[in-house]
Formats: sequence, structure tokens, C-alpha cells
Amino acid sequence: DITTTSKSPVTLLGLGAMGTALARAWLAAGHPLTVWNRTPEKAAPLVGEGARAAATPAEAVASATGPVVLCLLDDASVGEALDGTDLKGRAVVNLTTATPAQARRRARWVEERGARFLDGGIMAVPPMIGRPETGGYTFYSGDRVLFERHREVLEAATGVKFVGEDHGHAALHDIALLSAMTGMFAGIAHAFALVRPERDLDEAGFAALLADWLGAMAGMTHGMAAQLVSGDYTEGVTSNLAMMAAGNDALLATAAEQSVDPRLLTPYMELMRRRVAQGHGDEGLAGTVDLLTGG
Ligand code: FVH
Repeated sequence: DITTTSKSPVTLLGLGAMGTALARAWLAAGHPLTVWNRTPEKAAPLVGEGARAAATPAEAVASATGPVVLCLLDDASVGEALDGTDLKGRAVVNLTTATPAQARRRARWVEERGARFLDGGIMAVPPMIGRPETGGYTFYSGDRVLFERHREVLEAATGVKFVGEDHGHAALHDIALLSAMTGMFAGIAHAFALVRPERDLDEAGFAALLADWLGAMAGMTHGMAAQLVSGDYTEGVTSNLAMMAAGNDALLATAAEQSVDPRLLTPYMELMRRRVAQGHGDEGLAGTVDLLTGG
């Protein structure tokens, strides 16, 4: 009840899978909640749980006394929802996935309309929202004052990591991590494809080995970062690029033996080969970053 709680009210635009999870987390934490969704039927269960439904985004924004949070499909839907609303004096927190450039443009657009803007990139799936023990968190960047002022609301949804005042940096962190995850899933798909033809290999047992191996290798990211910072790509190298590039022949030959299409691996192998051909066989993998960025 808005009259008896000391918790900040929240206005939420967007009740997809993620928006609905956020709504329930804020209701559970005792925040008075106003919701709007393009398809109004999705608000009904939340109204039954204590939320107030607004008929339009303009009505929702006009009545907001706490942060206005957006969790919509993409940046274009954010533009559509906010078009025609009076944002003057409002605190806008955008949890919609966007590119860094879109986030910066959206920040300017919102600020030109007299509001403050904080961008967020959620590193969690809906069942992790409102459950800190799952380790989900959200990157935030942009208006630090807004972030600190509404920290309690934000932390009721997920853990928080503020990554700077550049409005594009939350999106950049979000997309960089998702990009790494995509490459990892490509490797996982290739690995399962290799073992699949073997009738006596159990996929669940193999999955356990694979997950442990990926966890062990994940620590290599720190060594790579140290090399990128120092500029010495041979620093701390225990497995050099020439050896790894030579080993790729066995990976490709095994793919051929198992009738597996190697297309998920070959672009990265080509970068490794080029770096060795440039005379850098004594390095680790950091030089492939130079090749990706035109170095
Ligand atoms: N779900 C997830 O696992 C990921 C985890 C990480 C972060 N993402 C991002 O969160 C944003 C919302 O994702 P979502 O899972 O809630 O997505 P949907 O269930 O598809 O819901 C989309 C909502 O957007 C509304 N919408 C779409 N287009 C428009 C529009 N032109 N104008 C106004 N609203 C629009 C849609 O409304 P409706 O279809 O119910 O009427 C939903 O409310 C997203 O950026 C993820 O990348 C989720």
C-alpha cells in the first residue's frame, strides 16, 4: 500500500518475460508498483498481486514519483513507448538490450526532454530475478546520482555493477559478455557434435567433463588481459601460439573423422595461423585481439 510503505514506488513499462519477473521482485520487496504493457492483458495477474495498471505510457510516466523503468524488446520499442510522454523531472532507467551507440543516443534523447537517464544491461534470466543467491546482476552506466539514489530498487531485482558514467558502457559490457558466451556455445556445440556419433559415450557424463574444463580455462582471461595491458604478449606464456596452431591440425582432422562441419572453429584458427605467420609463434592468444581490431 503506497500510503503505508516507506519503499520507493516504481513504474515499469514492459511486461514480457523479464518485465514480469522484475515486477514480481519489486512487489515481493514491498515497492508500490505501477505497470504498463502494450498488450494490457499481461498486467492483469500483477494487478491481482498488488500492482496498479496504467492505460498508457503517458499516464504511467505522469503519475511516477519513483524511477520509470523500461524493459522492452529493443531500442525502437523504447522510442515508441516514450514518444508522447512528458518526461520532465523523471528518473528513467532503461533495462532494454541495446547497442552502446543506441544507449548513448537514448540518453541524449531522454535528457533533452528534461529527465535523468541510467542504462542497464541485465546479466540474468527471468528465474534469477529477485533471487540474489543465483548470482545474477545488472551492469549500470550513465547517471551516477540516479544509480545511487535508486540503488535499493535496483538491488531488489538483481545484484548491481556500476561501470562508469559513459551511458554506453553498460550495453558494451553486456554485449561483450554475451559475445563471449556465443563463442563459448559454438565451441560446446562442436564438442557435442564430435562425441555424438560414439554410441558408447554418454552425453551427460561428457557434459560434466566439458563444464569443468571450460571453468578451468576461463581463468586464462586474466593472463590475456595482463598481456594486453603490458603490450608483451609473451608474458607468462606456458602454451605458445605456434604449438596451439599446430594442434589445430588434429582438431580439424578429428572433425573430418567424425564427419563434423568445422565451420565454427575455422575463423579463429585462421587468426591464429596468421599471427604465427607474422612471426609471433612465441606469444599467447592476445595477438588475435590485435588482428580483430585491425592491428
Ligand atoms: N528474457 C531473457 O532471458 C533476457 C535476459 C537478459 C535481458 N533480456 C532483455 O530484456 C528485454 C526484455 O526481454 P523479455 O524477455 O521481457 O522479452 P519479451 O518476453 O519478448 O517481451 C518483450 C516486451 O516488449 C514489448 N514490446 C515489443 N515491441 C514493442 C513496441 N513496439 N512497443 C511497446 N512495447 C513493445 C512487449 O509487449 P507485448 O508484446 O506484450 O505487447 C513485451 O512487453 C529485452 O531487451 C531482452 O534483450 C532478456
